[in-house]
Amino acid sequence: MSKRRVDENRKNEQLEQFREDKEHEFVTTNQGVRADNVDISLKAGERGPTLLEDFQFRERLTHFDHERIPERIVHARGSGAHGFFQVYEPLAEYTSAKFLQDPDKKTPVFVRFSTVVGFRGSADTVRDVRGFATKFYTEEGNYDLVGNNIPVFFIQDAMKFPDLVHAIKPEQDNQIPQASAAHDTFWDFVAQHPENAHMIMWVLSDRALPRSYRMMQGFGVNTFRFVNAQGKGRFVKFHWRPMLGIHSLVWDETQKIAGKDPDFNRRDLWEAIEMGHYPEFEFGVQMIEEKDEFNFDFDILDPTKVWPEEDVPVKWIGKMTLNRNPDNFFAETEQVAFCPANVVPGIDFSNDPLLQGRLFSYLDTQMIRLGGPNFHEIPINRPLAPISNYQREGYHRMTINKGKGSYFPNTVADGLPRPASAEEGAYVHYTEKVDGRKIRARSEKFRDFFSQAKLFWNSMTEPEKMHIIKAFHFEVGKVKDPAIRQAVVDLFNNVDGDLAIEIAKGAGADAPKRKGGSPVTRKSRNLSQELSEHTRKDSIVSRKVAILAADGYSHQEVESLRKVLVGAGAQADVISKFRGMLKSSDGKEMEVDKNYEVATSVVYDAVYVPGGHESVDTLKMHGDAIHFINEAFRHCKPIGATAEGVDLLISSSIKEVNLAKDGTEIVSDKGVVTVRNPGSNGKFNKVFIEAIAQHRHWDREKKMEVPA
Ligand code: HDE
Repeated sequence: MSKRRVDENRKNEQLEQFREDKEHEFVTTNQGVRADNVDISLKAGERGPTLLEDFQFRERLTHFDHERIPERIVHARGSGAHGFFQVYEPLAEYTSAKFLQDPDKKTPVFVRFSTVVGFRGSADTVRDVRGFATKFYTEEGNYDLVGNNIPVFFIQDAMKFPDLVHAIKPEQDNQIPQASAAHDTFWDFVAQHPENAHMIMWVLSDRALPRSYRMMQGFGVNTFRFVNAQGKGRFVKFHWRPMLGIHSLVWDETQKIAGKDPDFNRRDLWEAIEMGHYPEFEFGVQMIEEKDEFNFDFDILDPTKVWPEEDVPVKWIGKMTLNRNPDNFFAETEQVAFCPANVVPGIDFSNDPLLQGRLFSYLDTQMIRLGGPNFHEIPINRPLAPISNYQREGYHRMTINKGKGSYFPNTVADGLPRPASAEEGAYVHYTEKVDGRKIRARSEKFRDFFSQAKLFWNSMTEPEKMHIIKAFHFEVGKVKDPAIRQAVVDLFNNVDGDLAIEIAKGAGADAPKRKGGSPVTRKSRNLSQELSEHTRKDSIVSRKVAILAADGYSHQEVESLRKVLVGAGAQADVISKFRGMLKSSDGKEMEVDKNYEVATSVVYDAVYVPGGHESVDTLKMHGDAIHFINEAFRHCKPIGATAEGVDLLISSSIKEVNLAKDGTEIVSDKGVVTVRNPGSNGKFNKVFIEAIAQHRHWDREKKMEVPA
């Protein structure tokens, strides 16, 4: 086995020691005693009471009664995957971290993606921030990068975190609403904390509705430090960018998916990995030299601010590939414990007051969630680096420490283990000079709450702005107290006067008395998901295309498209009224993958209608087929139709889009691609695939409202 493979597989090999998949012949108790029965409890007579001495029964029930552990107070709903990370080039100039030196080394990782607010059983597609937490099992110990898919945060000081979470979680009297910020207590909090204006802009943008965990960015949010072997430190912010680009769902769609397939993002991640479409993310850092700490118009320790990429470019330093699903959700995804304080030599903290609080909170929360101080011994949390110290005992201790050496210094165990020096690989904290009075205060620059909220607003495209306004209408529109709605309008008047007027219109509040707004006119390209250089629109890998057909469909047209879709890495499902086989116009057969009851446009990325008189005449009679088209159109998805298939589009509510009239001319208008005489279909397939790669066609939204 090559060295590379050993690196990549080391975590897997460690987990293997704990896996249990042998075929045992007999059921046993937890004491290894063979059980004679797992169906009927021991009773005093056939109709008599159950006996207390039935230890088999008691053990089964007791274990079952204790199957649940507390869910995470935030980020309760999540999905995990294994993989590896590889650096592109040695980074010794910036950091001594060993896993960032050797491009040949594959460091095993475990990643957990999550929503924040919902309970463990809540839907995936709610409007929310997504967690993006990565555990690197490095040779120097575990390094956790516990990030989000949005680069800023609501608050500037960890002291406020309990208030924020209480306000956004379901209200305390009735536990309503689930997994939603659209309620009075949250917006009351928002209106009274101007520092969260910037974050709110992000949360109401498309970023909060990712199409897939595989298609969103990740950010460390807080400011950290890189420290090199010479002891030189630099401020850094961490970034992930998905190789598939950044793509989102639309709001109406997310709500429908929450009912039709609440596991949408979880399923997507699982299936992509099973199919070999391994999610990949590039890892990047923004770096600021210590001498430049005060050269920005924001405080670089303020977690409500981005470092605009035009000012501080991202250096892309490596790539992570997720290539293996967990074996057991509870053992791995549920029990994995992340902590921003898990760092390795070469990575250090800054005085960002949010980060400082986080350094305390995560370890503390694991104590209650995982039942004591030994959670690092749970297989998924074990480092690959050896552990040796003087910590002993506690709940669920697995390690059997031999001998008498349980203290330091000792002579009974030759004084070992002993502290290491930096040269021997010890973690030595960065010797930052700190000098100040003990005060409860923030640095003055932290008070600029609106400049970057305006920067974000300026950077949006028109469709993105419209989505934000509509999100305000939904979120604030749900607030019952008119005073809170008004306070929100007045707060955002500090960001942009026109935005505040728009919010007021939809949310049932008065326009601001005096139109206000931040004077910032600047834009930053990569803040916009649509314009960002990190958004790729050249691939349809793992996209799902629905093919609507009935008996009499054109086999040649379907097969020609299906071949190129699958060849390009997409997935095509044939959908019809019933499952079973369809007969084509020329007597061939094709299997229906899903019926209308199971399949719905919202779980597909694109729709195609092939020709065939009889098929299209039948589809015209199917309300579900018409609805499929209308809904896909409303959600700005690519729609393709060939030959008589175009007639189904004419029968739908799609208006004001140019459709092919006759001949071989391919008409592509706002993501609707049609041709009357497809010939061999080759050219149509190409244009349709390009339309799918665009993801969504927002130019439809302007005028056209389709009922669906
Ligand atoms: Fe967390 N956060 N957080 N957070 N956070 C937790 O730790 C906390 C913050 C993030 O998949 C908890 O194990 C405080 C920012 C992720 O298991 C808890 C503050 C960012 C996850 C906690 C923050 C995050 C958590 C709950 C403000 C992005 C899920 C369960 C000072 C950089 C990790 C747990 C997983 C989880 C505390 C703010 C990301 C309570 C006090 C900013 C991705 O310890």
